[in-house]
Amino acid sequence: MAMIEKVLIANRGEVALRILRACKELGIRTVAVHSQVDRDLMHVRLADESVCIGPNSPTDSYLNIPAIISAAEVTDSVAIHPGYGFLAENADFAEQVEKSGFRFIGPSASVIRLMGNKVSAINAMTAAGIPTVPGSDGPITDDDQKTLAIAREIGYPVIIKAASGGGGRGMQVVHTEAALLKAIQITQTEARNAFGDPTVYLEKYLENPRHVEIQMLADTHGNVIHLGDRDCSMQRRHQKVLEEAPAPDIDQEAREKVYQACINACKAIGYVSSGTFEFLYQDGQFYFIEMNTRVQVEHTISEMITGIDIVKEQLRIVSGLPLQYTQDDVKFNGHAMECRINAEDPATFVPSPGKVTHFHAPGGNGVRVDSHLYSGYSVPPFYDSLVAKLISWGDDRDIARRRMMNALDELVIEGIKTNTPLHRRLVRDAGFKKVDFTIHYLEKMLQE
Ligand code: MV4
Repeated sequence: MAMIEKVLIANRGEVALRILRACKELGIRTVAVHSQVDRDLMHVRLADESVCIGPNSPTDSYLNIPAIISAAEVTDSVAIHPGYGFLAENADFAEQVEKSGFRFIGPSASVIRLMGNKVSAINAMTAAGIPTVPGSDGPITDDDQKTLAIAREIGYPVIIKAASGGGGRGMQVVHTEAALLKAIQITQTEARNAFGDPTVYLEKYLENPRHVEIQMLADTHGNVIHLGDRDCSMQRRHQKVLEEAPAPDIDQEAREKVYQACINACKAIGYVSSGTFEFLYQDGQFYFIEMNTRVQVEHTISEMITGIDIVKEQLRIVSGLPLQYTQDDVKFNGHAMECRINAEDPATFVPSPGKVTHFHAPGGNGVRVDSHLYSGYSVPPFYDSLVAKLISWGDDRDIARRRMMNALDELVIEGIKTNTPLHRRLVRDAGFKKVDFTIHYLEKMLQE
């Protein structure tokens, strides 16, 4: 079996460049697709070929399935890498890619669909032995007495979630029985409007959890490994701001049990490629909430503590090659952090597109910068505001944190506003230093 010859990168910005670099290392030819405004992107310049797939609106370009598949046809591409965001978790896209004779770099369309519906995802995970949050174990029905009985059994507060939601969309917390039925009705209506699916389910609402997720890799030969965990609790409005690996202060016994459960679950559902199990972690226990079927923004910190290039493994996997590592080969080394640098006002979080008049990347031992920025590049207003990922590594958490402080102080991005001042504050914050935080920490800190 041989490595595939040509990959079309169906994304833009930082992740497109990340994928391009992995392809070039492996001698794979690259096709960049881009919107009109994106012709000056770094990865478009570096790709072997490029195709303009449409106007600037994401709907007309990076979400335009026929245009992307046509670009794969005219360039004789073998596989399509969706990156993250855009079409990465769109099962219909994965299906159309395969039906058009190309390989989708990710799991099968049916697995994406299984995990896209949160009720079927939870059912599959429970069956595979993954710990989940106590809940309705299925959709809420129109039998109100039964619904009230389920909630009473779970105990208040409960959270109502849309089956087709995820990532924080379509949720509501309910504190009393008196408010439950009305809240369910509202969430169902919102879910129908937002996702075309009114299905909702119930879970016990965990009030002070951390967000801990587990990085998986699986090949087409049935080999599955985990690359450890990450803490992604530092978030604002469901947008992660700073992540670290490994998740600090985790009960080692619970951790090893959940790793094995994740491996079993991947085997049970026939998972292939890179994937992440998302858990809430509270009082020493893991509770599954969702699975992400893509490579994530924060995959880099797992790379830093394992030395494994996750995107390169994805490219090997889609070529039909086996994983280069068994679980015993995976050695965890040190600690890594990632700061997401966004083009936004640090006080108001309003996007701040425009021309980067001057860019200087930090460096030094244990510092990695993944960014498509260069001096003179204009950040367009049409897309996600992520412009750079600052990644630090050290023998332990405090060295990684100090290296991040230095990197943030060295970073220069002029011409646009960025959230760098927020990061400079966060890495010096006493609660962050002590690992005394939950998913609500950053929002509370910003309120003060
Ligand atoms: C929860 C929860 C508490 N209890 N489920 C938000 C995003 C989606 N992935 C699930 N989310 C939550 N589900 C139960 N049973 C709290 C959240 C939550 C959250 C989770 C992870 C990271 C940030 C969060 C911010 C607010 C709420």
